[in-house]
Amino acid sequence: MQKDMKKYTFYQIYLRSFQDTNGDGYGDLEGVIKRLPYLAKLGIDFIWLSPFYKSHQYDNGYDVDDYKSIDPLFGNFEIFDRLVSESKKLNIQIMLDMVFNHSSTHHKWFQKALDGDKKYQDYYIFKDNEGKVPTNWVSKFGGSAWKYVEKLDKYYLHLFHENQADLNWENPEVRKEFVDILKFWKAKGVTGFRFDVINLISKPTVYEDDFLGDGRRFYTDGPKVLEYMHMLHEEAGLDDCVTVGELSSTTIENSAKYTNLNNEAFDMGFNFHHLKVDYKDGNKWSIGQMNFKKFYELLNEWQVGFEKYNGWAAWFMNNHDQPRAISRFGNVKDFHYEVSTAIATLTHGLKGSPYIYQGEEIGMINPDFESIDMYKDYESLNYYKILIEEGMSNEEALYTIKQRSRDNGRLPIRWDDSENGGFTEGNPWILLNPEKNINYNDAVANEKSIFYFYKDLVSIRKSNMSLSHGDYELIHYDDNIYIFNRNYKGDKITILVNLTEEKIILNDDIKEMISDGDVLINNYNDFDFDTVNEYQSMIIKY
Ligand code: TEU
Ligand code: CA
Repeated sequence: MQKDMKKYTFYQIYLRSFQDTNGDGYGDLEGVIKRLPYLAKLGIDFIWLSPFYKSHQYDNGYDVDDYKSIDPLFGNFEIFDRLVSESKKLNIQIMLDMVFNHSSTHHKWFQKALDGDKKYQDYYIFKDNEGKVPTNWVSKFGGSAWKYVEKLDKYYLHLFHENQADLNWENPEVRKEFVDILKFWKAKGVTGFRFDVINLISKPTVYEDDFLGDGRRFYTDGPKVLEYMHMLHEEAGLDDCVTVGELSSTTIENSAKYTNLNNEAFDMGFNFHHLKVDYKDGNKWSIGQMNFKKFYELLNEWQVGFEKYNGWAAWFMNNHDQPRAISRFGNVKDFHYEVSTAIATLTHGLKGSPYIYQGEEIGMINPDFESIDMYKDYESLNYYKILIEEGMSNEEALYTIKQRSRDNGRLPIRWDDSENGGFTEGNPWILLNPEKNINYNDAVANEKSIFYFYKDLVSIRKSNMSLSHGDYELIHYDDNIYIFNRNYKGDKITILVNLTEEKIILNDDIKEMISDGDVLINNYNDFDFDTVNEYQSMIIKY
């Protein structure tokens, strides 16, 4: 683990939507170099870059054709080397996205498997055709998780898109390939790695139907996940890197086990339970009501659990797979600044490492797309069809996609208030949000903008060990507010957030507790230590 890991703030760049510099409508690596001064101004320490390797782009690059390559769509090794050296001058480190659970079916390994090469067939999960699909498991993108290959008379497993074939991690050759890939990128100056759905890599020995669910209970948090994570850490020499695992549908115990520093596996993990509170009956495609008491209860449960099991979380409210949190959780129409800054205060106040997803620091919101033709994400387009097949009207299905689509978080950044926001001189690969007033130039020009609140949050966290290293102590949560302390060697900091559109009068005990504190940051001009305004958030130091 890097010695300062707990002090770092991370910034996620969804490359294809960040900054285009050659007019093809896709963001590129040169565009990141161009915007480095902006990122340095924000004060972040790491940029996590989404996959830019050779890919046919069925899943926007998470279908990797060659792990040691750069797709010409995004640039080349000369540009990448310059990005590393320019970032280093600004004390910004580079974290890459390692998609190790599956490769593209265009990868040479899979192509050799299709040609009948037994060595490479054992790189994947092939099952002989015994007259039916091997199991009834459902792909995360809808449909069966198995694809039949006629010329082999076999099925192969794909938990995601059919062009993303799951790899067989039981095979030592596969494990060796990925150690080698990590060493390759480390040698190019990369000091951080995000591991895509890494807790799905340990598959069961017996493949059986799931009559209780979609099959995920058989392949999630498998028996060898920790062993494989530890092996990568040791054999690729990741101790001087920062590593974060994307942990799909995991548990507190497992997540803490993977990120317990004594296990020398990963430094931290992304968990998603807090971003499923508005799923009705846990179903992403069934729109439920947001329940902040449940939201706070979950966050508290994970904070207490990580203290107990000595794990370390990566905290985020947005990423390239999520709708914009402020559109999802608050009244952005009337309280755009307050909702954005309240959610940010919570994210940066929790015990763990904060991640800023591109655009959240200027308050980007979900688009109001009126037609399914405006969406690009395979998962969204496939589920639109599935929801209609299951009986929804076109309008209901579109409404559901509008709430849930991953494209909500994938719209290009507006750098200025021009037609294409200074994102591209060409035709953007996906429409920009028509909201021209939400752009970086206007944000940086306004000292009371969301941008400067984020900049202050990053700086406050860096200068207060209570926030970066302190423990977690719950004070109170209810339907509206959530209050917790962060304590470190006698220093105490209180985080107080109201994520609702109600004014809240604090009870006497809380007033008593906080009244002698100094307000370090507040998304309103003042605070009377009695009434908490709509979406008001504060960090108080004693
Ligand atoms: O995401 C996996 C993941 O958990 C989400 O994609 C989720 O499963 C999906 O939205 C269904 O609800 C990672 C990447 O972040 C994502 O972009 C990729 O599509 C996916 O893995 C496959 O590589
Ligand atoms: Ca480009």
